[in-house]
Amino acid sequence: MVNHWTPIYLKKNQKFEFIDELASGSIPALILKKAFSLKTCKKIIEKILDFNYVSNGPGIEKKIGVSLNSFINQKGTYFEKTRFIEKKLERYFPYNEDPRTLMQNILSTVFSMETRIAKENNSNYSKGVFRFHGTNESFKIHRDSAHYEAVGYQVSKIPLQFSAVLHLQPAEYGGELVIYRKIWKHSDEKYRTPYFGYSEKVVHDIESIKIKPETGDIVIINPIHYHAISKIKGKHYRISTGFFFAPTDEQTLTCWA
Ligand SMILES: O=C(O)CCC(=O)C(=O)O
Repeated sequence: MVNHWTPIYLKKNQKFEFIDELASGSIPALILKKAFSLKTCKKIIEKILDFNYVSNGPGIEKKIGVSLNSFINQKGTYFEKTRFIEKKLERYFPYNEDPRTLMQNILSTVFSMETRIAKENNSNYSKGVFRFHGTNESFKIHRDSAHYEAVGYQVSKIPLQFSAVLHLQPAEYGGELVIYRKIWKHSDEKYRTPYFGYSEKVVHDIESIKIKPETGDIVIINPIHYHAISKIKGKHYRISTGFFFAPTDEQTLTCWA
């Protein structure tokens, strides 16, 4: 029998028994369809495009918000920059308008668990990153694992991690999320490329699926699977926001970026 590897689609208020299928890789993704309305996404984009504190990071030319990946060996700087940016973002998005907070609330409902931001020595981790992928950009094959990469941070003690991405504006063409049916293993490090990501060889002959994001969808994956974003084409940015999360006890999902 062919074992089809396809996402599970849910409505945003639908409950989902936590996440064995994603953890084991028996499904590639969980997609919460239309979790945000078109109108809300448009409002968020207008605000975030007006935000002055833009940076770049591994594999991406334009982003807002702090991600651990950029500060693997600079823990003090990571928390300092997070404090600075999150304060600015709070002014833009009063508490119940920050899409990252709203996403946390949705995850809380779907998985019937509390969500909270990871903390270390009284400092909050980053709540999430807004990403802008411009035309002709792609996002190389990579995998995310704080457990392996972020040694020295408390979140590296969590063995499992999921990624939640809200699609605020899809690319006009392209910009699909490609997920490979392969989990990173240590011996793959020989395929690692300088600065960011892995050579195509790491997924040679590996089954994959493509997810074409639609505005308002939240796509949840287990990012230890290799994944990439195909080339963005057309007039506007592909804009998304997201963070990582993981169960840290029976009732709690801890979030960070
Ligand atoms: O924006 C997406 O579809 C996925 C982003 C991604 O590659 C990641 O979060 O690691």
